[in-house]
Amino acid sequence: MSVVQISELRAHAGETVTLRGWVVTTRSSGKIAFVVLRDGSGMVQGVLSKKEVPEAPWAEFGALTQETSVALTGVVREEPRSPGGYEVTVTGLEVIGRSHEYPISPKEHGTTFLLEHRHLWLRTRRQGAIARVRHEVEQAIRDYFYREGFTLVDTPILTGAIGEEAGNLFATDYFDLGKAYLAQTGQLYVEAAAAALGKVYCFGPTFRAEKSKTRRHLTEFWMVEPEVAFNDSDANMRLQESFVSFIVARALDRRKEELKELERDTTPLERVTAPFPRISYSDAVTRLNQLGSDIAWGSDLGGDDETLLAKEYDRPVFVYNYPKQVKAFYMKENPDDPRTVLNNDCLAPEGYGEIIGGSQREDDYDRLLARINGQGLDAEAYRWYLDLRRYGTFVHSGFGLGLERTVAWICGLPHIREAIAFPRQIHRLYP
Ligand code: NSS
Repeated sequence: MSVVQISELRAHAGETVTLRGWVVTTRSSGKIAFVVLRDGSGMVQGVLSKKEVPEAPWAEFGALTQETSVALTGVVREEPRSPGGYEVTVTGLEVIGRSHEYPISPKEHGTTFLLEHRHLWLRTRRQGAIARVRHEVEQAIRDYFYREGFTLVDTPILTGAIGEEAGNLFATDYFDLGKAYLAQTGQLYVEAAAAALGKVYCFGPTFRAEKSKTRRHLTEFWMVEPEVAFNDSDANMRLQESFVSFIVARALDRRKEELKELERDTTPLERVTAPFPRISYSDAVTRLNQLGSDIAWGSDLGGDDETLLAKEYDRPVFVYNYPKQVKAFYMKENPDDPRTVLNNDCLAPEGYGEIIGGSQREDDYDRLLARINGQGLDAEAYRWYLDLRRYGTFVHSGFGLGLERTVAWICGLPHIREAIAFPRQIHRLYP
């Protein structure tokens, strides 16, 4: 007798098979009983007829509770009325592990309760659908860069140089060498790798001690960061729109079932094709003021500003050339307006806000050193980074796309915390 997965039942119609999984629900009319089983690959209904099954499985059925793990043996039957198209007429039922008073019942639970039980919450259909969309997005990211000839370079998580800003660092003691920081970004390292390999990317967890409790912030999140030698800021935006369109199209193509499960209206996602509209930061401020925001030239766009501006467009929008004073030290000064830098954010529609931050990098040794010193950073820790400007400096650009923000947007989630299996937030380290 073969042990199969629920997703493979189609190939076993008429055969006797064994399935292993967890009980979702049971119901019984006294003579006929039903058990819905979930095994990660799908769900199927098992049917037991008191008349036809031996006594042991019938008795076992009576004791089944939600999330009991079982091995269920039976004959696979085509059943057009059931969701997967198949049913199993049960001939044997073996309990593997009992489940007493499973905390998550079919009734509604509050978010705090669910987050406290995240390890179990993952078993629901909705969370399964989100996990599979995330998986697809990660695979799409890797496939895109592989196809485009990028080399993957894994960058360190323990670092000696601050990657973004000192304000939200996690630091730890590092033997006799003082402080090590958990990487806020792999960018500085992929810049070095770009001079070796041309087109590179890193993709891994990044850390920020964000004091903000918003629906867009985690303290640990995954970021993919391509870096391309000889790309300027304009080419950088073209790469971003091609990349984002690819990911969204892939999710729409291969995760229809999951997006349906999430009740995601996919019409706005279908519009996500290159080119994306572009607006300069200065024009954005003017437009935002017309729309009622009190933002003044020189300050960063807040979450509400991003939402307001993105509403003006039917697909993601690039806002480019921000004021130097609100952006990181490594961004290249704009030769046409030195108050600004050659950077861009990419804002997702439907209130999801910034999913990408990118820029052309400062490639001039003296200017970069001045920015490092100007921000009170320890120039000694950046000696290697400055070397890239001493030995064959080059125009180069890159960006970082936040995986959880992207998944939250594609899935239409109200909060970023559902876009990762075990979210890390200012008030959450459990489970
Ligand atoms: O700070 S970024 O805007 N840019 C960088 O880190 C650059 N070093 C990237 C690069 O050019 N290689 O962050 C990039 C993206 C941002 O647009 C968000 O999508 C995401 O990373 N991000 C976050 N996601 C979740 N939680 C937090 N706290 C967070 N911070 C940034």
